[in-house]
Amino acid sequence: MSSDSPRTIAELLGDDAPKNWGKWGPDDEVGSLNYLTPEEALRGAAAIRSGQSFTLQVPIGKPGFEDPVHPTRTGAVRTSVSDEGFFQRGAEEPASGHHWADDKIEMFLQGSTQYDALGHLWYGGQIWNGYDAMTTDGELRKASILPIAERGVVGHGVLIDMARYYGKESLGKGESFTHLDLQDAARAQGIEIQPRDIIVIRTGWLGHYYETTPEEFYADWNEPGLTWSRDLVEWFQRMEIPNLVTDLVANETTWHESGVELPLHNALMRNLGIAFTEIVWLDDLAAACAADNRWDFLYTAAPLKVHGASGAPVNPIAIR
Ligand code: UVW
Repeated sequence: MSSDSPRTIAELLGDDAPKNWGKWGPDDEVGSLNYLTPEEALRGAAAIRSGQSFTLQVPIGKPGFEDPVHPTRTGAVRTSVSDEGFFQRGAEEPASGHHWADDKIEMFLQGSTQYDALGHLWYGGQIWNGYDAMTTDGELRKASILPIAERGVVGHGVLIDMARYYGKESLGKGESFTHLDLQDAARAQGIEIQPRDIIVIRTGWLGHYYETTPEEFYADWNEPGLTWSRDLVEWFQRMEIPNLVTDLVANETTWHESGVELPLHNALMRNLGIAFTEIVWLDDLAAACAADNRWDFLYTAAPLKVHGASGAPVNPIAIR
């Protein structure tokens, strides 16, 4: 990093950063998901050949593991509120004689496989579409997860397996790649990324989480993944990409070479309105795609409908 490298997100992205603000009107809250027209749902459906389906959420509360989360968050805690033990220990017997199990969960809404709301993150006092950042005060009154949840996401997904392309189980800490590498990897798989594709990137990083220790995984936090460049942002804008889905905790390599953290969150999500889906389990889908060398599918997802929230858990389904 040279001494004159930009140090803030605003300096890195520049005053003329590509934006889609206003493109879908002054009240828009779903951004580039507008590209997912009924034609895109049909294009996704046309990719179904065998009817095999894959659920892409990581389990919440997998025995023996903490849930994988961003280091600023903690994993979900599920607690039994009622069960047979509750009745055996003296809870009042209902007249009808039936017993039941109930439980509750305390979790970060972005503490599992999840969609970020477009208003999740910002700089310069404005969130997606130019809304004032004070609309996030207390709850997101603009660009919360709710409009994305109500709309749902259905389109043509393409899986680019960067780990396989580089011949690795998983990319390593801070190992970054560009949109050109992404296209090369797609071509090596025999496909071209098409306009309006939902881009699904496997790095192997989430599989690595379950193979290593939390101490090793979180030490010197620096995920692999796509890295910012002006060209990359212009390519995503030109290609009208609606949704970026990865098996990373935060969808991009953590540190840009300038020292700026997570610039693509702002460049793609805040500025272009591209939906981000994170902590997505792709290993089983990737194995099936590799087995018959077919890398596209119908991608469907709908995060939970939570008013005012900055994100929400989701269990996407890919059908191929
Ligand atoms: C952060 O806010 C750091 O990341 P995410 O997009 O994972 O929620």
